[in-house]
Amino acid sequence: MSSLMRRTAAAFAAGALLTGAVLTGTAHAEQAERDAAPLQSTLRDAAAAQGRFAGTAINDGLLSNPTYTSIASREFSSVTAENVMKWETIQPSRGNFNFSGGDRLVDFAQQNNQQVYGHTLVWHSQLPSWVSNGGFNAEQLNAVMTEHITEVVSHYAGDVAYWDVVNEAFNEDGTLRQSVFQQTLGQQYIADAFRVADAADPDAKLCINDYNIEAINAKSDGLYQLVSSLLQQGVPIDCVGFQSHLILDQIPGSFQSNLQRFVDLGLEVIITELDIRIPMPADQAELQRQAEQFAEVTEVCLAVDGCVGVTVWGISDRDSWVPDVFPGEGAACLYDDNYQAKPAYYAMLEAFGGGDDGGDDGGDDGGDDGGEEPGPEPEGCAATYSVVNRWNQGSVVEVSVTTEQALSGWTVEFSLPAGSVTSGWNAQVSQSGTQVTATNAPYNGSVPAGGTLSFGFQTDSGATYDTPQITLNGAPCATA
Ligand code: 9MR
Repeated sequence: MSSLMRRTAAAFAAGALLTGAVLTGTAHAEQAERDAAPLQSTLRDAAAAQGRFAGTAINDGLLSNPTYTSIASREFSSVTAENVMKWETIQPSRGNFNFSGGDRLVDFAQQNNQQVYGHTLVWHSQLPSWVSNGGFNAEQLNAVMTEHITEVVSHYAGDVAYWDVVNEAFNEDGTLRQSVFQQTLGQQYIADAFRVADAADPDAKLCINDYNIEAINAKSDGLYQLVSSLLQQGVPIDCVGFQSHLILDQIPGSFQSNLQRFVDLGLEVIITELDIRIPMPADQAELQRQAEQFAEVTEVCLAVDGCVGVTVWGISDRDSWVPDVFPGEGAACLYDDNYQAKPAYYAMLEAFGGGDDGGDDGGDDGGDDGGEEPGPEPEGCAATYSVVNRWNQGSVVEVSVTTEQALSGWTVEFSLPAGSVTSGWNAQVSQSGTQVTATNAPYNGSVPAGGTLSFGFQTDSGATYDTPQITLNGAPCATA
């Protein structure tokens, strides 16, 4: 499919969701404007064209890695502190504040014209034991919480656009988690935390953030009741963060209507920590479904007017928290272990209405960060053609092609000297004379730069022959 067709399809999908399939006159005008605009080739530009931000969590330890920082700065317009603004880091002992990691993030964001998303002020986890086991009574703990929020939010006032003020306050059944704050202060701690944060920076947007609240379920119902009551009491809450640590093939059907009900209360909603984990090793079909699901979540956000941004939780699979916490699962991010863009990256870009401009491959270009010069754009392909089984009147062949350039749709051609194709898999395989043409299946058209496509077919001949020349999208490949 051409870039234009893909863009139009993606924009139409977003428009159809927004309007219930019938575009209004204004929507037609906006649609025409979008179609006339050049394709945006980065997540941040494509998201901005839709009035959204595209964010990522930043791992402080990787800010010295130029591959990491070049992707972080090019692709994302919002950066969340993955760990360095958490209580245990920022106030490890009472009154001893360590802003160094957070300040590095703010500097990085300012150099790259990015928004900073502050994470997180009041949370039961990554909480130093002087707080969790401090034996404070209600008055003391209230003072401790007030001091922490006031110091941190004032330090970053003007630099941090959004704060996760309260994180993961709920149990799965929709009741409030018995954290030290809840146990000592009761539910009031939540309203108080928001009021204190607002006093320290009236311009920052203040969110409550949680996981497993993407669907309409007991937990999101509990949250909905809480934020409704906070709003009724005039508590300064602006937004709800939906972490969205999702599992492949389990994107909730009620995601959009759930976001909408919070927006209908007058709040912004944000996808704050998106990743989609896969049982390892992840195969091509799973990566393709993951791509579709990253696009689906993006489209859900685009379909809800008050959904202001999507943040992914980390850049590459190698940096993700997932394998540490869920052994045997992983591959949850937009970039692979080598910082190459995965199908998920391209799908998310397209869902935001952007697309490949033929130049940038979405992966690291090895340059632009003060280090080496960018290398030449990679080109070419390498193919293997393996007859994996042969008998009197038949053979089974597997073909793999590794591409140096990212693909969004592929055609592989070669001549078959003996016999006819009787069936194919992982591609639509057709034959005319000796010429065989295989085009991608609906689920495996996107291949990242450096990625490999594979398909197979069966023939009605057991004859032996030399390996044929293979072409990818018309260009000959080195063939083994
Ligand atoms: O990604 C974070 C990881 O590096 C930390 O070890 C972990 C500690 O709890 O926190 C991870 O981030 C969490 C986030 O702060 C809150 N939502 C869940 C995230 C994944 O665990």
